[in-house]
Amino acid sequence: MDYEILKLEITDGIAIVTISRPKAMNALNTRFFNEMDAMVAEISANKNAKAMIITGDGKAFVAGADIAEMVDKNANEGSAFSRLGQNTFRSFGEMDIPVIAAINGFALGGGLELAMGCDFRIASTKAKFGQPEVSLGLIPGYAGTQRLSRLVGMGDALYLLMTADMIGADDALRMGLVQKVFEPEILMEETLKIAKNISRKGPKSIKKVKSVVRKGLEMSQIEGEELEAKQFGDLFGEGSEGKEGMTAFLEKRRPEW
Ligand code: CO8
Repeated sequence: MDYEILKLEITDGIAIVTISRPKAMNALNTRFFNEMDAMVAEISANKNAKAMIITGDGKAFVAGADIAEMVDKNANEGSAFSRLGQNTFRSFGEMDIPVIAAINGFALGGGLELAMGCDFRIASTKAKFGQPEVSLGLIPGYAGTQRLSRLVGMGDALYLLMTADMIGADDALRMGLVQKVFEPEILMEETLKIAKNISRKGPKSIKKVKSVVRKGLEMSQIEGEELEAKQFGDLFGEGSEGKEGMTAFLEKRRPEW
C-alpha cells in the first residue's frame, strides 16, 4: 500500500510508525484506518520487527476521530465508523510483538483510544489526555468506554468521560493511564530503549505473556489460571525457549533464542 498518513521506519528491529497529518492534528479518518490495517499486516509479516512504537508528528499524538468526516454520518454509518476503529485498535492486541504508544502531545478522544489499544504507553511531559466526546454530544466509539475503565478503574474513567477534562502527564501517570513520562526531547530515545530491552527477551515468552494477560482480562480468574498453566507448560519442551533461557542462566551465558 502507498502510505499517505503513516510513516514507517525500522531501526534495530524496532518498527516506528509515525502518524503524520499534522494540519488536522493527526485526526483519524477512514484513510488512516485502512493504512493502519495494512501497516499492522506489514509489520506482523516482517520477522525482523520485534516491537512496534506508534507516535504522532507535530504537536499532537492524535486529537481524535476526524470530526469533519464524522459530522455528516447517519446512525448506521456512525456505528460502522466505530467498528472500523475498534477492529484496528483490537488488532494491536492480537500482534505477537509489543505495541507501544509514544505520546508526544494531545491524545484526545479517538487518540487516547488508539493509545489504550497499545500494550502500554510512554508519554512526554507535554502530553495532554482526555475523552472530550460528551462536549460534542458523543461518547467514545473506539472502545474507550471499555478500555478506560479497565485501565484506570471506574471512578477516574467516569470522571474523564463525564467532565471531558484534559489532564496532563502527571495525572495520567498517577491514574496508571501511562507507565512512564519523559521530557519531549528524549521521549523517542527512551521509548526505543524500552522496546529494545523487550526485544532481547524470549520472543515466544513475550508473545505468550501478552496474549495470556489480554485474554485473561476477558475470563474468570480460574479460567485465566488454566490458560496460564497451559501456556507456561508450552515453554518447557525439548529445545524450547524456556529450556534455553534457564540453561543459559545456569551456564552464566546469554540465551540464544
Ligand atoms: N478532527 C478534525 N480536525 C481536527 C481535529 C479533529 N478531531 N482536531 C483538530 N483538528 C483540526 C482543526 O479543525 C484545525 O483545522 P483548521 O486549521 O483547518 O482550522 C487544526 O486541526 C488545528 O487545530 P486547532 O486550531 O484547534 O489547534 P489548537 O492548538 O488551537 O487546539 C486541540 C488543539 C486542543 C487538539 C483542538 O484542535 C481540539 O480541541 N480538537 C478536537 C479534540 C476533540 O474533540 N477530539 C475528539 C473528537 S471525537 C472522537 O475522537 C470520538 C472517537 C470515537 C469515534 C467513533 C466513531 C463513530
